Amino acid sequence: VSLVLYELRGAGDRRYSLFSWRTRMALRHKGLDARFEPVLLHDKAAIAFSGGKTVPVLRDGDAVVRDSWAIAEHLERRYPDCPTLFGGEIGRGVTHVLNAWVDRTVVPLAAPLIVADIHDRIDPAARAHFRSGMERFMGGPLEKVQAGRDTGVERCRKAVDPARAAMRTQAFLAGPAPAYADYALFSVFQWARIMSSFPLLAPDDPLGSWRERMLDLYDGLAREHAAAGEREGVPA
Ligand SMILES: N[C@@H](CCC(=O)N[C@@H](CS)C(=O)NCC(=O)O)C(=O)O
Repeated sequence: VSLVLYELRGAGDRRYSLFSWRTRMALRHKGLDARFEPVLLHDKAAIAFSGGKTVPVLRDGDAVVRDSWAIAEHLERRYPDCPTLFGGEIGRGVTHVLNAWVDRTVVPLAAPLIVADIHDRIDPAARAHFRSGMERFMGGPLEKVQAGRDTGVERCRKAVDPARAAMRTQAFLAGPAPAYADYALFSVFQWARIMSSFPLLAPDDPLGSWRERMLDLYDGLAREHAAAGEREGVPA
């Protein structure tokens, strides 16, 4: 395989990075095979060659691409004959906006709801690094930040209302079939699913059936990765 994706590995080999999930889904969408190389949050030696400190990093032959959005654009440009991620130039632009909406609005509302759960499910050796960085960023102890989640979750659920509204008339954010826009939002739910058993969506949320459809894609690619609560011997 000439494609290699470097992504985070948590405790019990959990592949939990939300940005990497966008790339994983995008690779399957394009029908491309890749090898997955685990990276630990506190030890970035494996990705030093990329010149950066964040995952995902994609190595594609001689090309090294860092940042999930740049990777999506790279895949679209490099493999124009494989199924399209964006549906053309207009779609690329609109998907870029949706990707930024997820990063700037949805992720900051979702992260405080599960941040202590994430801490408990990453590699034990990476926990101190995660805690110090995240506590600086969130402005307090992770457990305290997460303790406010019963009210915080309502704001998060409200923020995804644009996606919910679209579900009334279409099966996916990209329309009748899934594309990168769906992977961008789904990555947040997949991240939360792997690392926490806290329900981001209410049981009757119309987005729940979209999330199920996303879990079914590509022979259950995302579902194959166990949800936090499904695992044995770990706190759910
Ligand atoms: N904009 C970047 C964000 C990537 C990112 O923030 N990755 C996190 C993991 S989810 C990371 O590698 N953090 C390194 C660290 O915190 O030391 C992308 O889309 O790839």
